[in-house]
Amino acid sequence: QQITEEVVAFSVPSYACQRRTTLENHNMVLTDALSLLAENAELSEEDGRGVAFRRAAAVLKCLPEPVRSMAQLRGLPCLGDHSLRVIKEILETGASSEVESMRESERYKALKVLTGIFGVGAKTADRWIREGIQDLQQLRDSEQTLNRAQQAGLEHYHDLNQLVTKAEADAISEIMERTVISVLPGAQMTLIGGFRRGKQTGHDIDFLITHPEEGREEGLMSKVVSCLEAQGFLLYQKTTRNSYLESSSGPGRPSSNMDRFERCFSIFKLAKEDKRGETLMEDGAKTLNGDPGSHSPSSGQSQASGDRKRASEDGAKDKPSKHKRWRAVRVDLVVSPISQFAFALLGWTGSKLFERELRRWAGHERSMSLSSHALFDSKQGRYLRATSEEEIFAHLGLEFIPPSERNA
Ligand code: 8DG
Ligand code: MN
Ligand code: MN
Repeated sequence: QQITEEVVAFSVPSYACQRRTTLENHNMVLTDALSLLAENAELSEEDGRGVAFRRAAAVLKCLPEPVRSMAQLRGLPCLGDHSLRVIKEILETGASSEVESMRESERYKALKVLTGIFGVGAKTADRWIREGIQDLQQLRDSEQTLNRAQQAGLEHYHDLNQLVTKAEADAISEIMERTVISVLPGAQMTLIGGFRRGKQTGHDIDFLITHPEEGREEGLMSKVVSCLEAQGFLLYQKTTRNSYLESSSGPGRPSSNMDRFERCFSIFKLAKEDKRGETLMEDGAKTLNGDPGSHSPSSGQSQASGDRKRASEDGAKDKPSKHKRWRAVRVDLVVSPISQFAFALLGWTGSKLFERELRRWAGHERSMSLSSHALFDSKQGRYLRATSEEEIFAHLGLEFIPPSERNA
């Protein structure tokens, strides 16, 4: 009697926005490997390859069980030759030699450390590496000029490379909520980004702010930022004003997929709790010496020259201090008018790949253009209104996927 093992191939639609991807990942070993290849491609400014690996990883993330054989992958979308080769080697030997040697390579390690500094992207890191800078100490010893973001990034390097917990996100949400309502009663604040998707940790915390009356949100960001600053909560902030209506390409047809809301990239000073659960903000702020909140010499100057300083002027400030009773946390704020709120909410909830796939679906499958501001239907030559995420999915002809299932 012949026993044939039945191989049930998985079946998966090709766009990530057509799939439900929870945080439960049955193929972590495979997706970690592919994500590392994606990351390395992005750090090398090969974005096309980066996206290809991200798409391959995302397909494996949504499978209902661990992959056991290559045969199960037959017919799956987005798995290119390179990704399949990596998967095959891992299934056979437990690891991918390419991934392992990349992880250990000096270049990857240096790129990782240097881009781990807030304000440092792949281009800058690459330039520094070519100039012989591989780590933070070499950067400090060098004569490199750092902008204000990078100075803050270097200063708070240790804290900003610790994952933010849900508890910390809740604590900052409470502070934010209080602040936003105090500067504009009736304003509404929503947690977006990874925490809205149900993640328990993240690299930052993202908030979207609006007001139910159109126009009332104008000027809100600067008031919120001033109020946070007055309370001593901000170690760094850079606000970018709204440029949506100034764009020559017009609303909904942005030239890039960067959006143009008023927003703020900040570093928050969050008090750690003592054993009784009391926050130590006041205490910590007063007694700490070398408190970054009490200003590096150049802060407050707005001239370009005042914003820059030598890497060597920053001491070894990223070292965790025993007595430090607060920690630095990255926080992103976005303000949107209520008329664009649903688009902003959808556009800023992520994941990044899910967003990218939504736009690709809109363009390629529906001749529509989706941004975090609007949805434009090219066939009808008009904007499609929406007051909820559900309506936007409906306009796009997609089944509604809730935030917790957008973890592609
Ligand atoms: P994490 O912080 O938990 O690690 O993950 P995340 O919350 O998913 O990532 P994020 O880097 O904080 O980004 C949150 C969302 O915001 C994500 O969907 C991508 C989106 N986003 C940016 N920058 C921009 C932008 O310039 N325009 C638009 N529309 N979205 C953006 O990060
Ligand atoms: Mn985030
Ligand atoms: Mn963010």
